[in-house]
Amino acid sequence: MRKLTQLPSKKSSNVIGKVGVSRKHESADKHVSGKALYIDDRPIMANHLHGAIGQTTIAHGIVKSIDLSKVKATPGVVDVLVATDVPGHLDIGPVFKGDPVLVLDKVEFMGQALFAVAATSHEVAVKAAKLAVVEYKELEPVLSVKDALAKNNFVRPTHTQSRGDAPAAIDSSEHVLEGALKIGGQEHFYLEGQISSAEPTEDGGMIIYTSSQHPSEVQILVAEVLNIPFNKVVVDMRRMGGGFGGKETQAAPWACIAALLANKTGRCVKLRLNRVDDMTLTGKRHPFENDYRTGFDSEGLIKGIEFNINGNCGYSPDLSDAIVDRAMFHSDNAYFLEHAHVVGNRCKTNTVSHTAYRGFGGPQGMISIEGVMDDIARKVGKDPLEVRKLNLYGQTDRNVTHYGQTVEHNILPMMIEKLEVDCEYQKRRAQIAKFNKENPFLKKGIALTPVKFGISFTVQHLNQAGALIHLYTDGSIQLNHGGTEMGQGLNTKVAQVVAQEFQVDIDNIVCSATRTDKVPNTSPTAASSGTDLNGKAAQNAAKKIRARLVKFASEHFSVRQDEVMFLDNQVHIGEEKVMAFAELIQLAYMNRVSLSSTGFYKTPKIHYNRDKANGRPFFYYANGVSCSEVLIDTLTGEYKVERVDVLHDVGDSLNPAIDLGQIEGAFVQGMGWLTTEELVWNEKGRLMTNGPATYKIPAIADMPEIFNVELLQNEPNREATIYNSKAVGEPPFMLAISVWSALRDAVSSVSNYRLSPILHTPATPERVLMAVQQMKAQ
Ligand code: MTE
Ligand code: QUE
Ligand code: MOS
Repeated sequence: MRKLTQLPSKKSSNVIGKVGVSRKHESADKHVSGKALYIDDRPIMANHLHGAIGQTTIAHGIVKSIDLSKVKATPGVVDVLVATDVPGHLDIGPVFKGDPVLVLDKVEFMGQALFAVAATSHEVAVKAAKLAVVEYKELEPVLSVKDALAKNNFVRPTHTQSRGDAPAAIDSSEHVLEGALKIGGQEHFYLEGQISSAEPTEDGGMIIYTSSQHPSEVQILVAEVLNIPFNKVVVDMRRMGGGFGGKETQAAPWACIAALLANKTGRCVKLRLNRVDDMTLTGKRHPFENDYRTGFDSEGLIKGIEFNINGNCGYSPDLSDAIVDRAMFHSDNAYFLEHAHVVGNRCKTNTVSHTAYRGFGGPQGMISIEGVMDDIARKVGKDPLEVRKLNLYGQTDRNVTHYGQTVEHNILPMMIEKLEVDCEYQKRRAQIAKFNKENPFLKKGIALTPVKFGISFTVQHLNQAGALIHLYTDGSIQLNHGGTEMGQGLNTKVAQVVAQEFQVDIDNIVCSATRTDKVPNTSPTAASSGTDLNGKAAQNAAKKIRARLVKFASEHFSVRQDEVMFLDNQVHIGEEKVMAFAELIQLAYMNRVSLSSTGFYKTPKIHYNRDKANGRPFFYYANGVSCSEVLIDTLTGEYKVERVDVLHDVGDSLNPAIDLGQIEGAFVQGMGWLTTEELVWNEKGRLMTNGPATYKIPAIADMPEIFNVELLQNEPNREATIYNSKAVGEPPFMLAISVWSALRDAVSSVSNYRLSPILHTPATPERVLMAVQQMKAQ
């Protein structure tokens, strides 16, 4: 093993005050008391209508005829909308074409929106939407990655990232291994389903209330389907009841259909998908089927590796190009791959179009290389942790990724050593070995896995944000920024930043709804970048106002500018004078000082040439390590996650309470993905797991019995992010890979750790049992 050096830890740069301290979520009280308003809680206009979607009943084919007479004749139905009624664009593909807002003739998945109904109640609309009589010419659906690959059925061209000569390096290695892994998708299961409400305004405009992570995109697409300029559409988004990536592009169709119905009827229209329809009609995490071939030495050091990363994209491109790219960017995870050849296929199947989900392809890339680490360890007869350590990126050499980005300030080796000691890995490994010798049926497993996750949108132009701050004459502050609140605490963190700038209490700040007429041309709140981008933009706006206030006070009171200080809701001016913050604002107003400002931020340093697959796509990396211990029953395949220890790097935390919540939540969501959450489509392409009875998300009883989560201390982000913090939303999701690896460890014990079991995900009890059988058979 190479020697790992403890890095010198720079003293934390955190300012004591409004940032860096735990504050409860801005809406916490309202969340738990039911007073937080969601779109479905908004007051209804007197003549408000309710929309519902008429769905296709085949997965692939051509519509020959539609008879809507029974739909229209249903009492309470006011209007029906079909593709030919759309005044503007029919295609609402967010990046690339391919998503018709309503089917014109070609059906590409079961459930796809064929028409829409507006009625006087939600119930009537939903019932009526089922009464259409449709004739189809059915075509054979493509439903698997294997089938799509065989037919060269892709939504986007194949892309490759490559360095060195992987085939030669593999062929000249002491050992060569091959393997394949099927990785399941995941339903977002946000508590609040997809919903939009459209209100016609004068001059043919529209105001849209939508549960969306991407209000600016909803604005554009609504304008395009209505064939009106963007400035006639306003999109308003106060909060989502969870998004997790599922409301990045997938909110737009329902907003567009609500707007089309509102435009056609001249009335307000609300469109809410019930749970079954939401699960049937909206994209999920991409299932992947990845395979690899690697060569390594007898210590387990990788010499060369080839990966085929095959994403099941569903019927259209959506965000799949960027998602499969991110899977490829993370096929190294924390390991130096000197000779690597990574091929990414975007497979087209006749299912719903898969989309962003926490990690955005990263988890599917990362789990593959973690599986390789386990496989290599079994082959060379080492503890997988030793093989992981051996292959880690170095500090000054072996520190450039296969896409050319240097891994700077690599703290992962140090974090692994710290967690290994803190959670007593070696002692427990020995205890587990003993336990497994003594128990014929119950087996334990343990795994410690790292996460290195690249922060930034890999599409450069998205790495920008805007903000708008108003100060009113009572000293209260209204804050608006381009990000959206989905429970992650973004508004709280951005408010903390502004409170820090003015040194006022956070209660003095109201974070208003995200609106396209306040901050324009925003990026989706995604890629974990919400606070990084919008925090900086809001800080920029606050600094501008503050500079004006300082200049004014210095002139007004004849003091130097550096004698004006904001502290504890007060302003100190020179040695003698102290006034309340509100008093200074009132005075500034009377002296005609502008008390409002926009702010802007763009991420520095990033560049990437996709044709060469080389550059620095990420501003920095967020790191984490987790150790999971599981207990399996080899007779039934049932298991328990007995203990989890996490050490996670958020730089200097802006709000430790919120960050811990994000880490715990992400871990459990990741565990659900890898253990119990199974999506099943039947041979006709019908989603069979379309409700909580058939699709199992983690519940309180599934929580690890021991769950220790620690924030890494005294490691500020070395890049100049907002108060040297790091993004936290997605990276800890991938910490759950240690649960899967621990399950494989427990199963492998049946072969006395000679064999590495095939364990596709989700690793349900059935799959664990099959893996045990496979060990016994060999
Ligand atoms: N946390 C909650 N409570 N609800 C969510 O929907 N979405 C996750 C993560 N944490 C989510 C969440 C995803 S997918 C992302 S990209 C980030 O939050 C987005 O927010 P941020 O960039 O402000 O962290
Ligand atoms: C991570 C992400 C996103 C991403 C790239 C990432 C994301 C997203 C897009 C995207 C790509 C191209 C577009 C566009 C958006 O890229 O969420 O509008 O034209 O939407 O690395 O989370
Ligand atoms: Mo998160 S998947 O980037 O919305």
